Amino acid sequence: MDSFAAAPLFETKKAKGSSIYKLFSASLSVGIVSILIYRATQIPENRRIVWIGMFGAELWFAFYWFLTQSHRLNRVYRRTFKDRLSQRYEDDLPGVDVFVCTADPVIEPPMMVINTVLSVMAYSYPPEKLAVYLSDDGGSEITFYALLEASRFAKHWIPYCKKFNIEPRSPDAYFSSSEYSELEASQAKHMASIKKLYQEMENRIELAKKLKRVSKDALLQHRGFSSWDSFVSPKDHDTVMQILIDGRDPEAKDIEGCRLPTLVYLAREKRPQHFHNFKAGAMNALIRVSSEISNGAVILNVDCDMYSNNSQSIRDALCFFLDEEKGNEIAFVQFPQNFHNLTKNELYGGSMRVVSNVEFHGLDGYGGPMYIGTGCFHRRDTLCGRKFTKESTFEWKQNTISTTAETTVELEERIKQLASSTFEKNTQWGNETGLKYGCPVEDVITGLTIQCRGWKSVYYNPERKGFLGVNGTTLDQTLVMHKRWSEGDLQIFLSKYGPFSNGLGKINIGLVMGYCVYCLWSINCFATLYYSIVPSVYLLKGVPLFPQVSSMWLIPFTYVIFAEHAYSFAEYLFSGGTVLGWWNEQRMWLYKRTTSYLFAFIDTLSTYLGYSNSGFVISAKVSNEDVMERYEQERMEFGADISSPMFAVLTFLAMVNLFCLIGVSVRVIWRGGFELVFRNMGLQVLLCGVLVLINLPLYDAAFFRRDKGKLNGSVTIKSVFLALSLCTLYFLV
Ligand SMILES: *[C@@H]1O[C@H](CO)[C@@H](O)[C@H](O)[C@H]1NC(C)=O
Ligand SMILES: CC(=O)N[C@H]1CO[C@H](CO)[C@@H](O)[C@@H]1O
Repeated sequence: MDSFAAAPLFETKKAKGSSIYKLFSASLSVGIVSILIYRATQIPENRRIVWIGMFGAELWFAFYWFLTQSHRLNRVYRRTFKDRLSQRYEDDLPGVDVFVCTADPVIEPPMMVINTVLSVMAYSYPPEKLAVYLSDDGGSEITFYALLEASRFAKHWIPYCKKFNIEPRSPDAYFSSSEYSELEASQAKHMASIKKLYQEMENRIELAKKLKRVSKDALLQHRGFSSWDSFVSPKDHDTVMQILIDGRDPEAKDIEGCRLPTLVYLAREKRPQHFHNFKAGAMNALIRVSSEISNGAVILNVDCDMYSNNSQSIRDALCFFLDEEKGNEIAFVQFPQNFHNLTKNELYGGSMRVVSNVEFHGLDGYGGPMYIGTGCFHRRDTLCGRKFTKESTFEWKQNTISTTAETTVELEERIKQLASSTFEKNTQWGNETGLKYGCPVEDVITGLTIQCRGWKSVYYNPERKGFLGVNGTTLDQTLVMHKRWSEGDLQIFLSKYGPFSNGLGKINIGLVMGYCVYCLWSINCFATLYYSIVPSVYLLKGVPLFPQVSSMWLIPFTYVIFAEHAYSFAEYLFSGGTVLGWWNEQRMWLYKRTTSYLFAFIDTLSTYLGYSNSGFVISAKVSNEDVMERYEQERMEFGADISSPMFAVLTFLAMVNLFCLIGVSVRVIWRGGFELVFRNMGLQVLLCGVLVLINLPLYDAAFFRRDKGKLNGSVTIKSVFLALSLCTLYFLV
């Protein structure tokens, strides 16, 4: 091999300063162990149970903190060399199939979906090697119509993107970010005409959406619409499969005469009597259908709200798969989930900055990140169940499609049955093949299973983000989403495919721990609830639960509390966040733990005991203007008419702490003894005070705000009443 061929296509670097972090982590461990020793040796005569509860909570926090070290001790960062890739493989690139999944035309508007589709069709990649598949589990005629419109618009859009090398290639994002004035005259003129085409298309689609039907004219334009003749409902219909652009067809060209990528619409068959397995089912149908059309060796999967922000991302991913030395062991390349709809201080912690910029790099150091269901490139063979051996190589050249004389319609008819609702009966689909079924976070368990078969994965987090999506814009959406995640993750932990039950011995122990951090999310609710109620109530009662201010035992407590928060603050800022953003993140930390995780635990438990299964909730991606305005002003959204049990818990906790703090203050002012309270219960005052401070937006929403985003009145009254009763009860007995 000559030296040129030996130059790797990617490089991996360890994070700087990891020995400093190790020192810090060791010192914190000493502090934590001292706290536990204190709890174990200083048990008071009375109120043992309360004390043991504190001990239990701290034991849990200590254990969980220990798990999180797996995210920080061994972080790695990746870089790709796309020029080397082009030099060596430009004429020999693998086929890439892009899967876009949508499930509901109302929550996920067709315009958003086709913007995502257009952004991936416009990748800087040979069009004859690119195929885009839209899975529409909503089976919506309007979405199909929108895709048909997009297939026509693409003939203008793709050549424009390539000619002027524009970014980003989602038309909506592009038009809203660029101005004519910045462009050269010839491009400005070109852009104006493209923008006009886009807006006309948008008007037609919006009109169809408003009328809830496609115009008669449009219906005549494509045979595909006849598929809806036998359509009963989104849950009961035949397979609709239409190849809108057939890449094999030499006539499929854009206005400049260049080839176009294949574009396919699929609404798999649905029947009420056959369970459809949500997104995992849709993905598996796409895997089968695409294997007969383009059979790309690499599969990219994105959610329909997540457009490509970088036309080079496919090439980035291929640098990992095609690397001569290490590429053969890599099964998937995960990009971070980034968002374009965030406000500056991220009221709901939406960016998950620390997860993307720290934690996943840590997982990568131990064998690779998990698969998070979007922005991920898979090898087709590993996704379909292939096991790793030392001799495994990545064979992409054989994956070519047979170019028989079959017409598009014949091809459609032949492979329709691959998407039928009974196809998977008595097969390994959903088990050993494709995405795994039976879990609300099918992606994570699928990724873990692939890693357990011996494969590695790679986390690629470039400066300029590869994919941008939208995030929840209300508190309710955020909490519900985290409930679903933490519930699914807990189910993974308990299942026989969990990181502990299945991963141990097959993947690195650091990775097992890394998975457990997420899989045990929901268990955090107990310790957090205990810590945010009991010390405050006992403060009101005048019972100390922490060392006195003069005691030596105070040192480990103060060290652990301040050092850990200072560290998390620094980590957040270094990940690109703001000061207020960190504070908001702390609030969301508390809110998620005391509601999402609690309800996730309860639901998991009741499922196990054979009670109801709450099923899959799609988080809404669009909100009305009123809500959007408050979101942009960063005012917390409680939605005055939502009386969610989650809000009831939050309000109750906030009120308990408020009353305890008021109670103590009143007593001190009335009867004096400030010094005594401070000396005996300094940390309790601090804890209660911080809990009140962090809840300020909630008090505002409960008592002062008048807009539609305030807290529901009856939730407020009930919570105040309950909190008052609890405080009085404890104060009296
Ligand atoms: C998205 O891409 C544009 C260039 O087209 C870039 O300026 C921007 O920073 C990217 N966004 C993110 C979040 O990286
Ligand atoms: C889907 C969605 O919520 N889009 C919003 C993203 O943010 C911009 C500006 O902040 C809004 O105009 C969009 O409506």
